[in-house]
Amino acid sequence: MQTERLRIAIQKKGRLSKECQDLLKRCGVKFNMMGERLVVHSENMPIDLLLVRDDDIPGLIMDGVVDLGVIGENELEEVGLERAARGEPSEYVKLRRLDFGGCRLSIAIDKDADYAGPQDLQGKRIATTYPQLVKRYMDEQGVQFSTCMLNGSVEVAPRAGLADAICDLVSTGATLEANGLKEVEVILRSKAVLIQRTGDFNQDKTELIERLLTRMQGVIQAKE
Ligand code: PRT
Ligand code: ZN
Repeated sequence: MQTERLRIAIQKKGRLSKECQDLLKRCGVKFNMMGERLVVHSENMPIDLLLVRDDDIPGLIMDGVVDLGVIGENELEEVGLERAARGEPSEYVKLRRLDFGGCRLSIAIDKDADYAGPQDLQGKRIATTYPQLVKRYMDEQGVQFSTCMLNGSVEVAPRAGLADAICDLVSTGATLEANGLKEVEVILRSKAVLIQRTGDFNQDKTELIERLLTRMQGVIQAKE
């Protein structure tokens, strides 16, 4: 269902939402975030913002429900792998990497444990919210493991006796330290990215996307 207005999915609430809204505003998109609305119409451009959980953004793009989205590469790649494994559409176009949302997806173990390399994870149970990315990495390393899927509190899993190691997002490292863990492998370096659905776009939308990208380039360069 092609809409006249360009639909952009962004995170409603969380680590990406403020910077995402700021970026759009600096690109000249005027809108008023009010209340608990799912869709916010721009006042000066044919753009609708869809405010959702970040987990939903890759699927909305891959199913062609929205035109553009801003999402962390960690989430984008995890959902892409998961959908591909289920035989669902997992295509998208990466328009540009953004200058926020930086973090790394890392494996961490007890800070006092010995560690010489990935083979030390052989047969271990790894708690994570990113089972596909962990599997891709461990398969590349040729190391057998099992998972403990958790959508939160991943960092307490080893202490709680649920897992031997974790694989979670890290930015400062404070969370790992507070939980007596040390980072031993970085399996992905991630930033927020602007993505586009595949398929055709009418002339007006194509021009609007080009205009947004040009402005974004200017906004990001000005900050550097
Ligand atoms: O509600 P919704 O589903 O939309 O949000 P969410 O809770 O799933 O995501 P949110 O808002 O926490 O994160 C959104 C995105 O921000 C992530 O997918 C990453 O791309 C990016 N990002 C950047 C991070 C971090 N840095 C980060 N540090 N996401 C999470 N963390 C967490 C991490 O999971 C750990 O618990 O922060 C803790 C570690 O931080 P340090 O500084 O102690 O190392
Ligand atoms: Zn989420």
